[in-house]
Parts: sequence; C-alpha cells; structure tokens
Amino acid sequence: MAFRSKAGVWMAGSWLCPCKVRALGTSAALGAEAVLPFEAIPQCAGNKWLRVLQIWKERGQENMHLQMHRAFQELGPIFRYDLGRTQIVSVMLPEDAEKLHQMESLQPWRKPLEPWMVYREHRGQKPLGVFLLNGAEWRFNRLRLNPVVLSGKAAQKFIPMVDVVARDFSEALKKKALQNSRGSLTLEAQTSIFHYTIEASNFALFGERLGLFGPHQNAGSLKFIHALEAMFQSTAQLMFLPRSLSRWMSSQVWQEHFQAWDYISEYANNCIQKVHQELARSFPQDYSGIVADLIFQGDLSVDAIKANTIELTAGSVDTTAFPLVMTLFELARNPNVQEALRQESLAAEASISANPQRAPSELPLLRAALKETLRLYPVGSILERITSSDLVLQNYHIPAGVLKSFQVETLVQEDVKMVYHFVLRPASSPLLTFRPVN
Ligand code: 1CA
Repeated sequence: MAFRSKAGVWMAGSWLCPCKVRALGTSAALGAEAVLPFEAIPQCAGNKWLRVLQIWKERGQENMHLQMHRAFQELGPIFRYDLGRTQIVSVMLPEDAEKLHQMESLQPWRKPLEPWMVYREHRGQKPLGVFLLNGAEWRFNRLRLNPVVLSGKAAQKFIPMVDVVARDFSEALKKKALQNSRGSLTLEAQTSIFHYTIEASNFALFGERLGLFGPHQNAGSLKFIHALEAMFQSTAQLMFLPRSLSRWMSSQVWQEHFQAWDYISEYANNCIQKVHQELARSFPQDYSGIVADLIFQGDLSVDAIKANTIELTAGSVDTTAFPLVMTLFELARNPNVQEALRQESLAAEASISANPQRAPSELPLLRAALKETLRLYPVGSILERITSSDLVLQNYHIPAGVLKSFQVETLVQEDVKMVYHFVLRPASSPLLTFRPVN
C-alpha cells in the first residue's frame, strides 16, 4: 500500500513534564542556524529488530509510556526510534504538535492498524469505519458522523440518555452501600464502572437499556468486557510484528485476536439488528439514539453504518471507564478537590435536573477535573500521523511520508501503576470506598 511508508511521526502524550525536557531543548538555541538533516535527529540506542523480538518475548510493551518518558528526558524533545520496519519520530512539545496540525491536509493519514485490518479482510468485513480508514473515504465517513455523533449539537441529543443511566448507577450504588451495616461500599470499582459505561453507551447508541445495575450478573456483558480486554492486549502484541513473522511466532495470539473480534462484532451486530427491526416496524417520533439517527439520516450505506457502529461500540467502553476510575481515585486521595466538586454540583443541581443538557456548561470544575485525569492518565497515550509533506521540527528536516453524591475514599496513597495494552490502563483496580452523603 502506498501509505505504508517508511516512517510515522508520533506525538507523545502530555504526561511528560515539558519543563525538564525543555532544558535540553534545542529550539531557541538553533533558531537561526541551518536546518539539520533527518539523520541528525537523536536516536534511541538499540537494534530495531531486537526491539521487535522483545515485544514478542514480553507479550507486548507494557512500559512503553515509561520508556518514551525516559527517551524524552535523555534525548530532548525530538527523537528517532525504529521498530522493525517502522521508522518513528516522536515529539512532545505543543509547538511541534501545532506545526504538524497546521500542515495537515483535509485528509490526515494514520498508520493502518494491521491486526484490525487483517481481521476485517479475513472476515470480509467491508467497508471499514472511520478509525481504520484514511484519505477521501475517511473524510466522507467522518463528515457524516459529525452531526450525529461527534458535534456538540449531537452530544446535546444523547446527554439526557447518559444522564438517566448515571442517575440509575448512582442509585444502585447507594442502595448497595446502605444495605451494608457500615453504610458504605468498598470495592474494586473497575467492573462496576465498566457496567456503567457499557450501559450508558448502549443506551446512547441503540436506545436500549441493558439493565446491568440489577442484582443479577450479566454473562453477556462480562464476556464483552473480556473480549475487549483480549482484543486490546493482543493488538499491543501484534501491531509491530511483521505479519509474515507473527503468523508463525504468534499464531496463538492471532487466534485470540480473531476470537475476541468475533465476539465484539457479533455483540455489536445483534444490537444494530434490533434497531433495524424496530425501525422497520415503526419509526419513533422522538430521538432514540445515535444508530437510529444515522439510519434516519440516510447518508451512509447500511454497511458503512455497521462498520462505524462496531467501532463506536468497542471504542466507547474502555476509553470512558479508565478515565472514570482514575478520576475517582484522584478525588479519593484529594478530598479538598472532591469537596469543591461536590459544592459545584450542589449549586447546579436544580438547574441540571430541569435540563441535563446544561451539565457541561454548569460544571466547569468537573470538566477541568476530567481533563486533568486525561492529562495524567491519557487512555490514548500517543497520537500518530504519517506526514504528507516535508517540514522542520526542532530545526531538523523531516521528509514527507516519514512521519450523585458520594464521598469516595481510598487507603491507597501510592500512585497506580499504568500499563500499555494499546489503551493505557491501570495495572490493577484501586480499592475505593463509596459513602453516600446527603
Ligand atoms: C477506535 C475504535 C475501536 C476501539 C477504540 C478504543 C481504543 C482507542 C481507539 C478506538 C482509537 C485509538 C486509540 C485507542 C486507545 C489508544 C489509541 C485512542 C476508539 C491511540 C492510538 O474499535 O491513541 O494512537
């Protein structure tokens, strides 16, 4: 494929401290000097094929984020890092990210995620969704998803649905806490929070409640959570191995990857089918979720809607659950911030109850807290681009193609170890205590 060019440019996440690295930075000092060639960019020590072998041996690269952090500290704000056939340039400063964005065309390119592409090819799943598309097809799909899923106006439509689910979740937690003699509930909140994000996402996407907060364990949702976990874990193991090698060296992992995607696709397809059947019977008067809206809009083919919906179904669970877990954990060990958020919520309660769509604008501190979590624990820890034309970064030449009200408590004061499994996630779920307050 033409776009499988030699290199990609990755911008690293913002959990790196720019101040330390800036001291090593070169931008100010070299501003007036001649542009240095690509080869002069500081390079990570080590062999590009040994690195691939190491990923294979260690079944992924759980500490990728820490290794990148170290590399930025040692080599400065830009460095080269080759991994097998992929040539990578990493940058971390906002000014470099800005330059990359400014030169971006209407069709930015990402490196195709091979394990996911291979699965879809093998299963004859065509067309692809926005996450796997590049170029004109990406833009075509993206422009049609914006008004229904991604714009602020679209979010306003499904916020009331997420609001109802959030209220139910909080009620269910409260009930469980009050059943205990101490009046509180201590748990590894991760599984419960996954149930919350699955319930909320399912309601917003398909207009259907799953009832995951009820007293009965839901086998389907647990299987779905495990399939997502297996899919991300195997993605991290396979994404940098050349297919010809991994076919032999990691055939078991490929099998796990396929099984996981099979379950995820089947799960999402069932949900989509139900919406189709119901719409065929009668068309709802009111808003009944994102997928119904996409079908109603009629701008994307049924198969394109399906492909994008599978991505949204798989993509809306971990990316929301982990930031929530980490926000609760940080609030539990920063009780002053928790108290300030509680006061903000209390002041806005009446207004938001009357109109849940006001939540984002009336809870600025909560928004800031969520943004801070994403800064500290970026679930998507890198953002990558293949550059479309030459540019200069840090005075180096980069050729084209290269590039409700609960008190949350915890006894854990130490930082939570994060691991990279394609999504950056806590290695273990911190114990949290939920204590209802009036
Ligand atoms: C893409 C669609 C899908 C599942 C997910 C969940 C994980 C997300 C995916 C997506 C987009 C790319 C992310 C990834 C976590 C890390 C990754 C954000 C939403 C990156 C890659 O079926 O940051 O650079």
